Amino acid sequence: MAKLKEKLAQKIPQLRDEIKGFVKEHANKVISEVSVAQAYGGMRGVKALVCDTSVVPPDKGLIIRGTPIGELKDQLPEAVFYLLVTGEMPDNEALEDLKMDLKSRSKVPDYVWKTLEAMPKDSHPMVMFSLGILAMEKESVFKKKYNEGMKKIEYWDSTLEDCLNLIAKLPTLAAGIYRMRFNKGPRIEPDPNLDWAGDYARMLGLDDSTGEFANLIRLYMVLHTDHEGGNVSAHTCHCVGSALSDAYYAVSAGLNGLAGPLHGLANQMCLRWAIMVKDKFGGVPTEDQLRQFAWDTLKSGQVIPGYGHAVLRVTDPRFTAFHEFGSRVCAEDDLFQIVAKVFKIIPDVLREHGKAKDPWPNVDAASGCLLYHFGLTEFEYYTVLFGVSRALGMCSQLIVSRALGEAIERPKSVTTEWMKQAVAKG
Ligand code: HAX
Repeated sequence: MAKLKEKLAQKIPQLRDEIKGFVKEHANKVISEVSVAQAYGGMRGVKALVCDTSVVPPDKGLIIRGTPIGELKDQLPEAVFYLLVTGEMPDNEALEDLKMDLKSRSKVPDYVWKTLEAMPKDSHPMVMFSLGILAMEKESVFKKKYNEGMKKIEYWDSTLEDCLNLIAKLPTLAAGIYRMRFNKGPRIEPDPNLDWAGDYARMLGLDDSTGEFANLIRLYMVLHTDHEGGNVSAHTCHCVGSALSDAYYAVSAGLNGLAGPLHGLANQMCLRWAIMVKDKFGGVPTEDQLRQFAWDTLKSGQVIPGYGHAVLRVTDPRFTAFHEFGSRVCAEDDLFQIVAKVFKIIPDVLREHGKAKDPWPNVDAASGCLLYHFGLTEFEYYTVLFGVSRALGMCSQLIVSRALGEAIERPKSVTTEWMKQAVAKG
């Protein structure tokens, strides 16, 4: 048995008993209330979901299974995936085992390429990515076993199989989409000797004589994996998965949420905004010019992409990691300098504007200019990179949910009339 599966088989029964006992003992303890503003305001702050893979304290940012993301930035994404699912870092043997396991599953079926080739040439890469995943749903081991009458306590095993099959194929699929969609020439086949993210970088086919582009993709894949359970992509995946839809349905659904401009698409928007700045001022603007440009954006009713967050109230540590990478690798790059200057100016502008609760940069504020620096200039593609990484978190959450035998989601909705009556009653 593969090491990851072995570890889970050892941990899950105990975890299941622990949670079962905990819920039984404290079933009626109230942990959160819901105000009218929260019900109409995206349920912000309502504690009604459980997610053990990661937490995002507003004053600290992402912590994966107890470890701040800043301390994981030099790890491989495979190791972070193992940590997300099991709660422990893999030792060398378990990491090598997982890397080889993923390599052995990386071939994307031919019918997926045929499906994608039949799509309109101007389809958004996120549509192609989500559809490519959905097209593979027929491969689901969970669905097959479910139809054969599998027991509930076995759900996690075949979900793990689906997730490993899916994760292994994502770099091949996503790189193939890049080359197809942006006319980059034939697809590049996976290399069995490379790590998951390093191979993804190679299959994109960009020049990488220094190896720093591969390092950037490894970092990118680590930083975007997970962001607790309530964000749109994670929550959508969880919700769809709670109906026992398999990982292909659930991850594809989560990615459709990631494709929104207020979520993962913000990285594409961010770079577009930085390029607009560069074009308007013919290079790096002065601080005054940048401040004015930001105000013009706000006055035209648009948001400053890459700034603000639903939960965070500090500079996103994932932004800091990208900023450090850029300072080391491409400090002289115009777009990086604009992004660095934006970081100096925008928090004050947003504070003065007075609307955003969080005036600080989020993960999307710096990643685009780094990709651009290495020649990945097609920013419509950036959310796909985010999606490849976020699939690690979505899959981890799905495996844990199945392990715990979580219930189908079905919160109660009420009408505005009901709200009015409830408020009138006091
Ligand atoms: N620029 C201008 N106005 C902003 C703003 C920004 N960067 N961030 C928030 N605001 C505004 C909101 O639009 C809202 O205005 P209204 O009252 O007129 O609706 C007000 O400030 C209060 O919003 P908030 O409570 O601070 O923020 P929300 O929790 O509602 O939304 C968002 C969080 C991330 C969606 C928001 O900050 C935003 O739109 N940011 C820009 C887009 C962005 O960077 N998104 C990526 C977020 C990270 C992520 O999920 N990546 O995938």
